[in-house]
Amino acid sequence: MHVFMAYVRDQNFYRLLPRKLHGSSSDPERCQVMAFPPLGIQTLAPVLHQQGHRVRLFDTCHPQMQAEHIAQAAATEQPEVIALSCLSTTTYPAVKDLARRLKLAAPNIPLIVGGPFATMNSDRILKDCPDLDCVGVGEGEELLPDYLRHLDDPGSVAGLVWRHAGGVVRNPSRPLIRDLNQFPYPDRTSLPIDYIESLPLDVPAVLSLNKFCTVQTSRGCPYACIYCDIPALSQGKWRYRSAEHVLGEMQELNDMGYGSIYLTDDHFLLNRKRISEVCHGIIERRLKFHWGCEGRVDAVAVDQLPIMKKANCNFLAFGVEAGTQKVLDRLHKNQTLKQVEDAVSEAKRRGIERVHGFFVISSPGETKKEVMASFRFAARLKLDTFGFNRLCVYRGTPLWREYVDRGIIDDERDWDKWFKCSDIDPTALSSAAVNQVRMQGYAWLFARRILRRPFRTYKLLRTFGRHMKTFDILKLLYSPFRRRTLSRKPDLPARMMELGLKEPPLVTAAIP
Ligand code: B12
Ligand code: SF4
Repeated sequence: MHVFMAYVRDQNFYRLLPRKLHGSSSDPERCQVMAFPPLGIQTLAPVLHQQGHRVRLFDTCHPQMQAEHIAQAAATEQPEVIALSCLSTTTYPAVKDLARRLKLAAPNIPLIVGGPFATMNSDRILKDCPDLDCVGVGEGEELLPDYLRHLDDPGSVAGLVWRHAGGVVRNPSRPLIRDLNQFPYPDRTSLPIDYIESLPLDVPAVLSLNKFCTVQTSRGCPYACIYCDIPALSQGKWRYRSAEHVLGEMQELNDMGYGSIYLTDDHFLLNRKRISEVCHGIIERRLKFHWGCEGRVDAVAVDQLPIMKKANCNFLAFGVEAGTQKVLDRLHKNQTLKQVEDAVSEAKRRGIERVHGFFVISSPGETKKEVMASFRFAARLKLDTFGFNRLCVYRGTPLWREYVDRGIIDDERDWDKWFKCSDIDPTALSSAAVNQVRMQGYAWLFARRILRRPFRTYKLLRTFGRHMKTFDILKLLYSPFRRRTLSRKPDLPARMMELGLKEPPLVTAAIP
């Protein structure tokens, strides 16, 4: 069967590499993009190949793979099925637009959509978007081939949500895949795109021009932070590929010349034995790439940092989230400030080159003083880089459920939206207050950094300076002090719109 697979991008999370930084690639069809590769479709394509299907991949970050181009290709090539991949709420409008164009160009080709957002919202998507024929819920490795085998009997495909007799039918769900070692390695050669290791910011922040890709060595996370969709997506389970299987893929990437790898695991640092095996394997095989990952600060794997460093791990990101125990507890983060301090110090002591801290601000109940405490905490930590984003709420998370219960979000009408807590929650700081305190916090944090760790700061700026103009570095440093212009803005909940509110009322109760 001939199958199209398209990954639909959020425009805020990729940039074409500026011309002046281009390598010697002579192929005019190839483009260089500052972004993470579309690992979902790269993972599924070889599984379909293995079963005899012919697959064409599209990634909408490529200037010649925009919705109109994909629709044109569908009309010309008439694939038997088109599969769309929808990672987050923020890409759903673009998925609908693509589906519309595809149906107009090639009305008889079945359109299936999958990915985390589609998984969390399957029935609603089908009710909302008449151009999509079905949704594949959860992992696609077994579901998609099964669907292709049973195009004329969709009722037999576990995990499929589809249209029948004017309604939407939800088939029995498909269990999580038990053996993640059984599949071929992702296809990283079919797309005519070089992905560049970078920070997804509005200033082009290139980290290296090494050949870059992502790898997923495990799936899921057993924790239950209130703002996170992973526990729902992974049913609270953590599953992993064996060290041997991971090392096989890493060897292949090394032989293909990849110099930089990012592990997109939800929590890579969970199992110390496995980390040790992977790292020893990298060292024994003399694999040359450097790599990065993210995880929790829990002490459990912190003792693996020396071997990680030896195995060329040069980037480690921790979900720090807040500098007060009160907010950490409100977010059900299940970690202490002491654990954060220990993990960050240990990572630096063991020589991890860049340790990053993810922080969120304007959590429910958080005061200005507590936001400033987060900035102060960040200054105390030995972090190299940090990011302070406003807490947002997505459907499928415990926080979404809480807002529905508190009458702030209307699940029926708001399901396809995402919100900044500061825009909707009366117990969170208002947008204006967040902007003000964030600027103060950044100014304070930058000043402290430059005064207290001038050499480290200089070294970091030099890393950026390898591929960025001084003007761009200055712009990057200035960026926290101006409001970032996103091409998509969160909506307001239907209820607030009805009441004509732009900001939540300043009361401790919910919106009436
Ligand atoms: C890496 C990552 C990123 C990367 C981008 C990745 C990329 N390629 O562009 C970065 C850092 C840029 C990022 C940004 C954001 N992310 Co993000 N990200 C992830 C993360 C951690 C891993 C994704 C991944 O690599 N998975 C590995 C591949 C193999 O899995 P997959 O794509 O899901 O594909 C599998 C299945 O979904 C399925 N499948 C996929 N496509 C299809 C298609 C069909 C037809 C079928 C049947 C099946 C199918 O089969 C695949 C194999 O099993 C996920 C968490 C997660 N575990 O999903 C969050 C996650 C997807 N991100 C999330 C969010 C919110 C965002 C942001 C909106 C955050 C922000 N700051 O604004 C942005 C915007 C994202 C975007 N659309 O570009 C949320 C989404 C929640 C939601 N309801 O929207 C998640 C779930 C994290 C969370 N904690 O809740 N993200
Ligand atoms: S935020 Fe991290 S630790 Fe918390 S549930 Fe999500 S993946 Fe797990």
